[in-house]
Amino acid sequence: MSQFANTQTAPTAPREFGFWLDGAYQGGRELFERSSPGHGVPVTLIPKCTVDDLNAAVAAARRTFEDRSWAGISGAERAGVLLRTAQILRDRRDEIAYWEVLENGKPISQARGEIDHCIACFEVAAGAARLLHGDSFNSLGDNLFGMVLREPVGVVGLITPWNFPFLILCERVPFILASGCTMVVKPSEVTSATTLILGEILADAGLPKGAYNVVTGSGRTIGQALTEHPDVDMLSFTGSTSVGRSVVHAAADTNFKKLGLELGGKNPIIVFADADLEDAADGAAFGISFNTGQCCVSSSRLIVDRRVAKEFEEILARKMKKIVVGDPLDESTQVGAITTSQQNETIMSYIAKGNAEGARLVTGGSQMDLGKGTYIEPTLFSDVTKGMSIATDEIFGPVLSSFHFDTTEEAIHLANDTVYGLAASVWSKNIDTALSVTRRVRAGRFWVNCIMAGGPEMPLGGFKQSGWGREAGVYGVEEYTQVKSVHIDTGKRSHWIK
Ligand code: TXE
Repeated sequence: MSQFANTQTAPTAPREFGFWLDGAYQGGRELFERSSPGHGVPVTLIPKCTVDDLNAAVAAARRTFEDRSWAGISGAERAGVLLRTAQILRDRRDEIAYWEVLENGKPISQARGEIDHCIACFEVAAGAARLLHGDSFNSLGDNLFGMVLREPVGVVGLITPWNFPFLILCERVPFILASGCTMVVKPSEVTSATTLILGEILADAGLPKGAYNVVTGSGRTIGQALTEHPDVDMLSFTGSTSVGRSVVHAAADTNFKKLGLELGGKNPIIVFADADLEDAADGAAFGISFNTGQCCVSSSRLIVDRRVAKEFEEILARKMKKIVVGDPLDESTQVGAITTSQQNETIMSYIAKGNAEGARLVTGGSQMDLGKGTYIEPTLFSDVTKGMSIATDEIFGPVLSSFHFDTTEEAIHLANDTVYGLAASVWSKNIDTALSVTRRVRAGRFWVNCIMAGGPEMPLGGFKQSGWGREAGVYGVEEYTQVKSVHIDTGKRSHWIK
């Protein structure tokens, strides 16, 4: 059993990391300290990389891409590396979960579950690496044969956020590698540890040096420089809509790099009167409280049939009060700490706005004092109306806003009344209702009588201002390729010059 399996306390001294360049840790940089949001003690020391470090990482990724040691090997060989990575992740699961909890504040049981999902990502990507293929056209006449090749885009920049540091990383890295690309990753400054540890694991699994590099530091300097880098062919960004917009500008102002963007959400959960209300309430409580609501697919807008609204909100409030919020290293904890003090302030300011703008607080609404760390009660507001801040803005916390509807048309209209389109959930026992709502609500991920279900076979991504492109599954591998049309003349040329 791993030494981390039964660890129940934060470390007595922070662990120092280097950044990951060309297959090894590099030290010697100024360090910044990260404290555990659940315990308030320093847990990691992370390098402040410079733009020169970033340039070295891009150069390493470029060299490895061009020398064909990764792009030029067979899909089967790439799959071998991805499957060995999955095995090492299995062996180091408890250790990775431990560092994830310390930097992010999520519950240990949830973190372990996420690592299991990450293992599955590597396994699915291994299969996709072997099956990736192009197309052919036998319809161009006897003298012309057409082939469509899929080629890796090249060097990918990957910028990730702090809410699911390892999960979001693993929903991208194996699929990027499966396509034959190499990469430079810039994790969030507050949650860099597990992204660095993945470097060790990939190296042990046999990934060529330079295929995976990690530069750590601030988004405004290193992140911005990565988005502007002229030798990066594609950039995958997951984070706020405002930084997403600056990423688009940076790409336009430099080399028109291809972009993948996963941005914010204000996701509806629509509950009809004929739903199993106990199931739907459990789903709604989970959908807003999972990962303390710091989740791009959190179901943050409850849209409930007026005929059952009062009853449903009562069931939901009862369930929300029973959620176990506490020390993320405690096995029984269901909801942990808010990841940063800045995010804590943002959430509390939205709760204050909800009260001030006239919404009715049904449950929660307070900061919790557990003696250490930053915790907020799962919160439900009812009587929320269009125009209130809690109706429109992504709060990124455990704050659910409830709206009531009278007709299916109104439910669909409310669900679509947002600039976002990341995810949605509908609860009804009537197949006609569930399917017609699913087809008309504009969102990249949909759950019918369930919430946040799925596996890495399924594509992820958003409609509208929630982003561009898709990650994971075969779709995720294809995203990191570009197609080349090849035309082959199989006969005698019909001459132009007579
Ligand atoms: O995100 P940022 P923040 C939303 C959520 C949250 C808000 C702010 O609403 O409250 O964003 O979170 C890097 N060029 N989401 O401030 O700043 C940064 O270092 C390039 C939703 O943490 O967007 C980090 O690695 N990169 C989201 C990453 O971008 C830059 C998840 C995300 O940070 C940069 C997280 C720049 N100029 C927040 N500035 C989701 N969709 O899940 C920062 N970064």
